[in-house]
Amino acid sequence: MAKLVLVNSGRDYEYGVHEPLHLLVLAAYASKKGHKVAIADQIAGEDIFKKIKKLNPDFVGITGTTAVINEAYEISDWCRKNGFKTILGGVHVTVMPEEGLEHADYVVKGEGEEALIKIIEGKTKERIVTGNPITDLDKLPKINRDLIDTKYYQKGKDRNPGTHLHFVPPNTKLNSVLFTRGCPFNCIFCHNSWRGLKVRFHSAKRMIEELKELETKYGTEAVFFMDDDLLCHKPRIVEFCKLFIKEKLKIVWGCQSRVTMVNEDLLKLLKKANCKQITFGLEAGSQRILSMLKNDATTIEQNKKAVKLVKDAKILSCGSFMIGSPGETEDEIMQTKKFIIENDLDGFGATVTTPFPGTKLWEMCKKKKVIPQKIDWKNFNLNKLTFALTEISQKRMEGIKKEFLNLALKRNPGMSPKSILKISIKHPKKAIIRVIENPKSIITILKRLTNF
Ligand code: B12
Repeated sequence: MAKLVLVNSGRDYEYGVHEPLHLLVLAAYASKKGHKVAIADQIAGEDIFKKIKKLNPDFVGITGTTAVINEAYEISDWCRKNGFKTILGGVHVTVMPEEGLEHADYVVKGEGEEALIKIIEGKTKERIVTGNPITDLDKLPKINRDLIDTKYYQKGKDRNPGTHLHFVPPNTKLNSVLFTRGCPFNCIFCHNSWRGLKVRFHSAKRMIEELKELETKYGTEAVFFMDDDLLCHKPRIVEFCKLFIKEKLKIVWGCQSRVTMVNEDLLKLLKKANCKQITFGLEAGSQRILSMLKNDATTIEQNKKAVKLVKDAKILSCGSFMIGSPGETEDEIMQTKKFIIENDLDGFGATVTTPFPGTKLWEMCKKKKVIPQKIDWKNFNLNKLTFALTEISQKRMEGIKKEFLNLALKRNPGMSPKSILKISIKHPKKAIIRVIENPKSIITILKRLTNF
């Protein structure tokens, strides 16, 4: 039996809106194989160094997306200096294993369950271990949320009233869930464009079991499905909704999907099963840019139709957009703004187009020779231009980003200072507790007020 600590790396508290589900899955898998596993959560504010020293594990497994990989490397370097063996895993090192190996004893590429066990049980001599994709997700053991501070994550919306979770007010106990691996589509900016993995799902029955446990054991009032496209397999989602209604679950929920997946009948059923928000990857208001980003798969007309269908079903109709895509002009970016206003979106987010390593977009940039020699991964946070993809200057881009933020403040329910104030007046005790527990939420609100 090995002792293992899994680390969620990153110091940006704004990332703390959703729990590290990938580490919970890995922890459940390793525990079932007889290993002793703990999670140290830097994003939730834990002193991970103290925890690692105290638990004195045989291995420290560290996760990181590109945006937080510097922190992951720092942790791994520290561990090795202090005599702990480290394993790095996650999307970033899957694409950049050699870079990861400069900081760790082992690197896991791809899905980590089996590879992790091979390493901690000493069954491999390789330092870069490629994981096999799990074929039957229901065979994975159930996750144990007691390994993390579930209450901290339930307050994610309180700390960040401006998240994409528009369907609930602050003060709602909100958790996240994920029941799909992969996505049938091939958007050029997404990790699915290089993973090339078959889409796999947990069964509707398993989904209901997890939601029931959240409701009864953790008092969860709302969940967001982190699945890339929850609605992409119609029979499963129909079965899920029917079971949800039969079991009389109370949780309200939101999800992400693709515009071609919804129709009136399905939306009626989703509404009955407490669906309150659907967010589509709408990406752009210009057909030229949309076609480039989504490989010609969707049209502006389809986007408009889906947004309206969801609104008509009395479900919040939201969208995520990308600005500053390769060759995009300011005029094209303004078409995105126009789309948001004309179609009266109930909430939206607009991030700066970021070419993550490995994606088709990254390859495009490589061909165009726009990737600089020296890259700082921390800039890959979707907030700023990582390197010039358009003729628009960094300074102008910041101005445009601000314009979109102001628009979001006006449109996103629950995000405007007015609605935060309204909720605080309605629940004064809760508001005071929230500020005492999360003084940083005041900064977020003040930032919003001054931006108006
Ligand atoms: C949930 C989620 C979030 C949550 C929580 C993220 C977290 N790290 O805990 C929130 C909303 C906070 C978030 C934020 C961000 N996210 Co996010 N997110 C996701 C999402 C939808 C699901 C992640 C997940 O649980 N997947 C399921 C698990 C099973 O897969 P997995 O994460 O790949 O983990 C497996 C392997 O990678 C490996 N593994 C992972 N870690 C480790 C560690 C060890 C030791 C081992 C052995 C193996 C291993 O084993 C796991 C099990 O098989 C993915 C898309 C997706 N569907 O995967 C994007 C995704 C991970 N996010 C992405 C991005 C860009 C971000 C942000 C930068 C965006 C932003 N500015 O807000 C931030 C970064 C925050 C952070 N902490 O890193 C990108 C990452 C691209 C990249 N190259 O890094 C993804 C891939 C989506 C995309 N656009 O392609 N995200």
